[in-house]
Amino acid sequence: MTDLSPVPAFVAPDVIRSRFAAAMSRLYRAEVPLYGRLVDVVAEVNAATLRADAQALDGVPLAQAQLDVERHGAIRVGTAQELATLRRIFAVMGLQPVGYYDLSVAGVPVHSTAFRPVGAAALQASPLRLFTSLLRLELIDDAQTRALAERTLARRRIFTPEALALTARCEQAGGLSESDAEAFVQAVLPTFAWQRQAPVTQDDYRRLAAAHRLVADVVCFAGPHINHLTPRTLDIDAAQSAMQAAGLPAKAEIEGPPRRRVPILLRQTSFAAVSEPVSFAAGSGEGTHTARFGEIEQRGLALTPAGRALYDRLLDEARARNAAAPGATAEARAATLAAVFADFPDDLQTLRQAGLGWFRYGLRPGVTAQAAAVAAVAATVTTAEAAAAGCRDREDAGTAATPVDGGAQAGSVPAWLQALLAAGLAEARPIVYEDFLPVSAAGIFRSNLAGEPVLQYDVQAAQAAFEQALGAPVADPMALYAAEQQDSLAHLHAALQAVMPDALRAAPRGTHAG
Ligand code: OOG
Ligand code: NI
Repeated sequence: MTDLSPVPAFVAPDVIRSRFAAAMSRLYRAEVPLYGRLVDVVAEVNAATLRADAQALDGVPLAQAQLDVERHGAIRVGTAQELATLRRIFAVMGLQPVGYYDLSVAGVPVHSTAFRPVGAAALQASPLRLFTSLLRLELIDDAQTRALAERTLARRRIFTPEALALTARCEQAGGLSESDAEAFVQAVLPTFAWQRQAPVTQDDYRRLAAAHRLVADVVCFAGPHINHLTPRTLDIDAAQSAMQAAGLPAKAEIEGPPRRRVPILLRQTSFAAVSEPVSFAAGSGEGTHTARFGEIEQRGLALTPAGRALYDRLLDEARARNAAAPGATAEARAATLAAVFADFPDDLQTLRQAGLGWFRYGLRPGVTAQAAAVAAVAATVTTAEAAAAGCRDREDAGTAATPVDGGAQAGSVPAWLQALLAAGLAEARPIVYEDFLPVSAAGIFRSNLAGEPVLQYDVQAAQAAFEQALGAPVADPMALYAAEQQDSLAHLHAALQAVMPDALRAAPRGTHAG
């Protein structure tokens, strides 16, 4: 009104995201009641796990454990324009594209990124991320079917005018006011809702589904309905049994690594997609479409490139062994997986020293920077001889297990930190994997594509084309984990230097890869 009116306060993107996540959760429970039952089953298992094991949260307070909010969901879009607009909309709620996933290697004609919060604070504020796939029309062989898909996609508008207007306002002003943020969440939600009225005839649906069920799922609807949401479970094996006991159509096997003392990466399971009614265009009939499911996940240590290479190799080996025994029960297959993974170290110290996982370093609670600095200085002096022998930056130099080349690098820490860890003054806490394993967990895709042939695409990963469609590069997940570990080291070093500026002048060493 007057030019003295205060600048409106903006709502933090993390807050907008947490409201969006809550709205999305309500929407999906209403649309897929079986998902609501899954959420209830998981909540019971989580409560029972916590009753039986007070350490199940690794010391994280329950209020911060995010057991009652979803960690991810997934959507699929059809055009570059849709993907690029999603990027802008998701940016309003603090989601950034991280990682490139080429799913054509799993026989699925899409490639993807994960829009996710970056950084511990943002993940803590609201962990929801959206795995987002773009259909690769060029992988549809038949020219007429491809043209049908293109025409159909070109006609649709998946965003509400209000969502577009509020996104543009946020970009211009640098944020959204309270009332705009509220309106934004309401305006964005319909894009992800199920829309029974299909814009295509039943014949066209059949033609597109014949190219690939996923093609029909993307092309034949008025919008990119959310296809699953995924809460966190503290014990995925117990949750899987509870799903089966509750009569949910759970998958037979948990995807990802086997059960271990130290969880790594991501384990997931889901229930089979439900059939939902569809009304086809021009009175061409009623039908059903089966795409939407419920999933649960348990996350563990983020692996370095060396750790991931070992993981991929062992998973391949377990798959090959299981493929050679086609009649094996789910239990037998799980036992094979566990046996093969015996080669993957399963204690934190070995994982760290062998450079297989990423860690955040800090002082143990109660340890002062002063006490740590004194110990660090003493250690730096006493390791001078070792340094002269050329192994100053290596923990357990010469003896550390290095199952995969390059492993030792990510696990190497400077001598002063090595001494603090050995003395119990500093600690290394595992960094949790915050990304996805859709290709190594292709079973989730497959379980919802029963009867679909596994297509062999003769294509290269097309990250550059994906980023062009997105209108931005995707962040490299490994670089994010490496930076988090590196930042923790730099922070710790700075804290020690602040209390003993003369003794610890040098920059932290041995931190190139970790
Ligand atoms: C996405 C599948 C990827 C996961 O958990 O790996 C995913 C999709 O089915 O569209 O959500
Ligand atoms: Ni998922």
